[in-house]
Amino acid sequence: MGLSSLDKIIALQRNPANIRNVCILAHVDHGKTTLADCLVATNGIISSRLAGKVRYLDSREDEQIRGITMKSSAISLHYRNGDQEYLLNLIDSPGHVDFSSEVSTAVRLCDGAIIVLDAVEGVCPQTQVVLRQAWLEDIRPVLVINKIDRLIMELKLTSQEAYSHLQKILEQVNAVTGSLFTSKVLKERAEKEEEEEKKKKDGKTLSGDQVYDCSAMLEEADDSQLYFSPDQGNVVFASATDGWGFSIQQFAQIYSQKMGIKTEVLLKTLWGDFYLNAKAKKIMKGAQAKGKKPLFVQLVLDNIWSLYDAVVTRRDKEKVEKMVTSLGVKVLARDLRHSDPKVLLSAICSQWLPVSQAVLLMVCEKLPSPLEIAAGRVEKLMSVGARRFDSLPEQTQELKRAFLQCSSGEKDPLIVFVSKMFAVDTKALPHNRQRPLTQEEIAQRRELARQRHADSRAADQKGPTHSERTPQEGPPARLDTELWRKAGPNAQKSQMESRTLKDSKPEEEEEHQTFIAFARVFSGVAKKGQKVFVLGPKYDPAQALSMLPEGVSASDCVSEVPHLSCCTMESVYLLMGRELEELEEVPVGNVLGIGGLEDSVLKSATLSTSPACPPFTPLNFEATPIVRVAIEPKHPSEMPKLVRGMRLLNQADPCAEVLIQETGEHVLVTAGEVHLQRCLDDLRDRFAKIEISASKPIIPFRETVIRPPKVDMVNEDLGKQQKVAIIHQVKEGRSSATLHVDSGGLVTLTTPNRLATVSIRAIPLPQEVTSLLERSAELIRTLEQINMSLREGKSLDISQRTLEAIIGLKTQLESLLQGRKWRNAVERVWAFGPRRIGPNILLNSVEGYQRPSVWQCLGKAGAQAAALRDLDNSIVSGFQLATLAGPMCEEPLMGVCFSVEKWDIQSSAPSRHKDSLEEDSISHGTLEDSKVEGSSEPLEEGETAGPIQARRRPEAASVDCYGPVSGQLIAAMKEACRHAFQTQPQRLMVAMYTCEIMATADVLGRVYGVLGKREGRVLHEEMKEGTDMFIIKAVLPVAESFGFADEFRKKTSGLASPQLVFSHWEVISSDPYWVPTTEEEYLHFGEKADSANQSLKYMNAVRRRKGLYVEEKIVEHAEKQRTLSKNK
Ligand SMILES: Nc1nc2c(ncn2[C@@H]2O[C@H](COP(=O)(O)OP(=O)(O)OP(=O)(O)O)[C@@H](O)[C@H]2O)c(=O)[nH]1
Ligand SMILES: [Mg+2]
Repeated sequence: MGLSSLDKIIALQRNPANIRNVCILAHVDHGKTTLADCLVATNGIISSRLAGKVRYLDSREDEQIRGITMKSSAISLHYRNGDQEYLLNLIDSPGHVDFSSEVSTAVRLCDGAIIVLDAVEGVCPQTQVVLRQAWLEDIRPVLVINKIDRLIMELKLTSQEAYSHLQKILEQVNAVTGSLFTSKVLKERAEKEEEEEKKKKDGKTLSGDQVYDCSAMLEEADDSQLYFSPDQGNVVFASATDGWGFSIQQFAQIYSQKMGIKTEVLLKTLWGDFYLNAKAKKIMKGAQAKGKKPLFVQLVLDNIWSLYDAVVTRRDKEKVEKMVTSLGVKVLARDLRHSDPKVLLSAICSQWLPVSQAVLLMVCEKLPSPLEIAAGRVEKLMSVGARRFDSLPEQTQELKRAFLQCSSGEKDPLIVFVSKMFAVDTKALPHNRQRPLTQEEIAQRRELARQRHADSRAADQKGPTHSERTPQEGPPARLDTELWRKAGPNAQKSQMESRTLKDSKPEEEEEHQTFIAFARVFSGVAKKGQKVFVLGPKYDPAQALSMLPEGVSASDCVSEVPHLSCCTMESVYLLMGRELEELEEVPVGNVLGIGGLEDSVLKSATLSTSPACPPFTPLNFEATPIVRVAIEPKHPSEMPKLVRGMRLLNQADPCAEVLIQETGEHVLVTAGEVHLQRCLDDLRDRFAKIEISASKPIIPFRETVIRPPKVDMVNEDLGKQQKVAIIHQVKEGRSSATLHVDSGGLVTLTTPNRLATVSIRAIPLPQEVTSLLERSAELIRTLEQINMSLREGKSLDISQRTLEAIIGLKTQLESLLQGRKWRNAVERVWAFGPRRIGPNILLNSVEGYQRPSVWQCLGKAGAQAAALRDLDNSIVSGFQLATLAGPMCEEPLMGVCFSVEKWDIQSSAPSRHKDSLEEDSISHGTLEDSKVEGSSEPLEEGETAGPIQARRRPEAASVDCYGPVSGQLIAAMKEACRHAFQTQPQRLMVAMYTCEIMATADVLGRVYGVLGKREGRVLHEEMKEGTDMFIIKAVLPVAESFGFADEFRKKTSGLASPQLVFSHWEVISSDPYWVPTTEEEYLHFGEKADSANQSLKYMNAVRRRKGLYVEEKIVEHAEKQRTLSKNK
């Protein structure tokens, strides 16, 4: 990067009014990186002839090979519009669904977004996702409809048809925005009502006629800025590969001069149902009704269509020359002669209607600067979880002013948000890069070389020496330092520093990668070498302010405050795509890179110089990591390298998760196949630098029970057989002195010391309840946190919205759990599990035990009065363990309700503890922690009992030899749940992907073929208007999805690959424990009965992987087997 442009950018960074932080968002392959190329070319970073071909921001090799972007990367550009100069911090994001977490990291740092749409494909699933993400972060979007050339060259539409096509696309996008807007207005309305309600309660009077009408609210709300419309100036039509693009403004200016019509009039009429009345020389309304060409077609599209026709289709030289002169552009002779007409086309277009100008102008005029950050967004960023902004400490609330004013004074606190950490080659860092030598240095070097040459000649004459240097070795150290001394004190210092750095650390693998934080300054100035606080996600400013002395700074040691640490920003960088430029400081409102945080920040963080700053709300991630693989090094001795590599990978990727399973396997969890591939490549080539082998993807399953089915495997009525099945499932040998199973499925288990007995029944939850619980996992987590605080006696200021949401969840559950079986069930919910938030319910049906339910925070009278019984927590823990790993193949349970019908503890039990409350909270904390670390639950549970056992032992040991009662009760509860589960018809659940596939009619058959083979199901199919494309929406099991995209591409010769998104869990209808009982069934399925049993296959595969016992029949009578298979 040239020094002059660097200086310019540094100067521009100080003027927030002229900064635009913008990201480019779109569905995969809609042309984001190509468009970014065009913008980058305006700064001379790449040649404009190559713009659109190099894809400069796709700096990874695999990005170039695969042709898709895999990470978001930023570049700072300078743009001059008249006398105004702007700084554009542009972030290109990936469109592939596997990398949607990268989009979240980009959106957080921006104030505006360029949404790119493919003119042929229109609004695609990922377009909706990114629009929603932009909306959730409160950033303003503008639209670029790209690839218009495809309408001309591929679809061969006429200009009139193209106009209606474009209109439809705009309608589609606006429909998405509209629905987002409506939901927001409705939410705001609800909040307003709530506030009024509260005021009413507080006794403040209200004016009588305050009735909120939803439609009136919608009308009142200002949506003028909201929709995309060319006459608003927030839409650009473009073809990024051909280098052209325009907004209506440009054509309005051209024609106002030509036709003498006012620009404002043209701006309003160029898009829409207007036409030019040639006789009256007037613009009139009603083009469609009168069958006239709309202005947009006549004045805009027709020109472009005829240019394509002359240059590309007919290659009419004369006409081209005429056009070139009338447009007033200059074309090189070699472009005119070029065999590829596209070269000539882009040469003309990029001068006539340069896409970069249109887009940059729109961005600068329509997108907000950092100064215009909305107060609502600031409050949202600053209020984590259930907290209300106005419940934050006063000092914290004052920070809002710093945000809004973008203050960068000496006294203003620094606030920086790091949205991800990315790894760069240490060699590529600016201070390690070779800088170009100045003239003076070159002369100096020449002189040194000459001297050295003379020396060696002199030595030669004296006799042969053994210390001769080859030219590559460079000058001897003495001369080297001399040179540096002459080059100036700073250079010498940095040289020394880099030396000591190199000397102190041995050359290790790790050193090849340095982590840089991808961040933005929201207030103050980020200076190189500055010390800052790193605020963890659970950091509480109120608590910290009460603990810390006033005026504390990050350079003081503050180790005692929880979730707060200090670090030094060793360097700050300007992000320039593939390169970094080191800076001294970066003022407010800019996107930047920060070095030296790798030990303090894992993936994202909030940095501040003020302890009053709260941590920002976590990023909204859309993708759920679901594909797991176990990884091991090729050579076992390289395990430490692998572990270190995986740690680095975890830090470098916002979405990947790395964990060590109970079995000791190192597991990598990724969002999808492409993401997995990238992670493995990174691990192999960058982070671990060893040969690794990855297992086949470990597919997650869930275990559940269902209501007794009516038909069996061969679709025959079950009738009485069902009882037989149950008896089969409760295998012999299970009943013992302590276990009793009745015919209704009630399991009664006594602890080994015979002091406690529990009776449990497993009941399948209705499917709607299961999915409701799944969806509400976050809310249940909040509920649990609130309950925990209540139990600890703390009071929490819960926002009204959270309370409403909890009440909403409860009411929904009540309406779904109807019938005699579920009478009063919601009030009796004891816990959710596994991990206290899962989709299984523990129900309290113990007679005479009134314990507070999970809804106690709603403060229903009566519930508060009841106290917990001793060892209440052991029951919950046993339930958590049972739901974490089921009896089928040790996978988590889902959709099962365990009802505790009896729970007796004999009075001689030595555990009359008054501290059950305390016990409860301790164990809870451990559960929470263990979830974060992703390590084994059972182990943690065992440890939990530790301190409590220790206290109990003296009295307990004398009474029984089985150990503490709480431990026994946990084990008994777990076992009882497992047995109760087994008395019901058990089923496996598989994770399902949805995918949307676009296919032309001729490959439709093959699409169905591939889907069918992989157990996919087509949900619906429709034809895309105006094209011959079909859109097929299908679901398929994750277990069958590997290689799907590849097979698909092969079979349909290069169709856009389908994107798989996790959608839901589905029960497999076949019973894994089914065995043939009649002659016909035996003939039909064979003795093993595994030929058609999908769930048995899945179950055995999981059991085998986990090293569990697999009941298999190896070939016993070879003869017979052969006959059977022949008959089939
Ligand atoms: N015909 C045509 N093709 C284009 C245009 N713009 C981009 N493309 C092509 O579309 C393909 C995808 O372009 P990219 O810029 O990589 O798309 P992207 O949106 O960055 O893709 P991801 O980052 O993977 O989501 C490339 O083959 C481009 O050449 C255009 O205006 N017209
Ligand atoms: Mg891209």
